[in-house]
Amino acid sequence: RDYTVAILGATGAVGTRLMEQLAQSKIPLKQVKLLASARSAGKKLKFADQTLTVEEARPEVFENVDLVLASAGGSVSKQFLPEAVKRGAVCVDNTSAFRMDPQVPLVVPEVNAQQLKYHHGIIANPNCSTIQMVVALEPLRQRFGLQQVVVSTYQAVSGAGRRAWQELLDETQAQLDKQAYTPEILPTASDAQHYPIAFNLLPQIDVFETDGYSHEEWKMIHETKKIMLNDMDAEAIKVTATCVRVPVVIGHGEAVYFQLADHTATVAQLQAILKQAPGITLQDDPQHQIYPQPIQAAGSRQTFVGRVRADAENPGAFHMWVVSDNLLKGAAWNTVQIAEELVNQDLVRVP
Ligand code: 11C
Repeated sequence: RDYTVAILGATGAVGTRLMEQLAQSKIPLKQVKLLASARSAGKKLKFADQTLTVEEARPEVFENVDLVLASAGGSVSKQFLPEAVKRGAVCVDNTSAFRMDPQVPLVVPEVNAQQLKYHHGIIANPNCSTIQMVVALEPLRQRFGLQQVVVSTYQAVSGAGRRAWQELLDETQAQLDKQAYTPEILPTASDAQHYPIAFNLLPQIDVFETDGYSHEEWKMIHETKKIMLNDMDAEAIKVTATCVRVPVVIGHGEAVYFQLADHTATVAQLQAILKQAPGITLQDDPQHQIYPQPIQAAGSRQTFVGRVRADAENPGAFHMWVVSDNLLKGAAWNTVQIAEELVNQDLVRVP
C-alpha cells in the first residue's frame, strides 16, 4: 500500500524538517500534500526531487489523505485534525493540543510504540525536552526500576520557533556592534515581558502555572508519566523539572538526576545498557573529554548521553547529561518515526 501524506505547517522550522525526514523515510509514498495558512498558500517548496505548491489548509483538502503530520500550532491542530480524522486520515500531531487526552496515545517509539494500537485517529508527539529524557531513562527503568527524576534543562532557542532563533542571532550581532536591540519574542511570545537571550539565561519556557512551575516544566512532569506509565498523574515515578532557555540555536541539553529502585546498579552497567539502547549514542569518556554537545548533536536523529556518574552519598542515584536535536528527535524525526511505526504495524486506519 502506498500512502498519501499531508504535512500541516510545512513552512515552519519543524515543517521544513518534517519534509526532509519524510523524504528519507521508509514510508511508501503515493502523494505528498503541503498545507499551511492562507498566507503561505501558493509558495513552492522542494520535496525530494519534486517541487510542490503549498495549499491552504481547509477541511476538504484532507479528502483521500491517509496520514497527516501536523506542526502548525495547537489551535490549527484543534481546528483541522478532527476534520481530517472524519475523512479517514490518521494524524500524528506535534503540538500540545491533544497530548493529555486519554483517547490519544503520547508516543516515543523507543519507549511505548505498543500504545499506537489504541489510537482513535490522533497520536500525539511529546514535547522535545521530554522525548530525549525518556529515551535515555527508559532502558535504565526497564532494568533497574525508576523512582525519581530531577531534571534541569538547557534549551535551544529554536524550540521557541523561527522568530526566536532569529532574535538570538540579531540580538547577539547588535550587542557585538554595541547597538540597541529590543527583544520581542523570548522568553515566550505570549507573555507580557521580553528579555534578552544573547549572553543571558532565561529560567522561563512558556507561561507560568499558579504553582510557580513554567508550563514547559509541567509538560516534562506529566508527559513523562503518561509515556512511561500511561497515566499523566502516576505517583510511581516522581518527576520535577527546572527549564532554562540558553543562547544556543539547536540542541537541548539536560542534566538528569535519577533514583533507581535497584541500589546495586553500577555506572558500568548503566553505560553498557545505554550503549545498546535504541536511539542512543553513548559519548562518555571524561578522561578524553568526550561528552555530548549541542553543536555536535544538531542534524542527528540520535539522543546523546554522557557524564554518567553515581551520587556517592545516595545509593542507586545517578547523574547523566543528555543532548539531542530538538527539531529532529524532539519533533520532526519522532513524528515521522511514529508514522513509520503506524505503517509497520498496519495501523494507518481510523477505527
Ligand atoms: C521549547 N519545548 O523548547 C519547547 C518547544 O510542546 O511541542 C516545543 C513545544 C511543544 O520552547
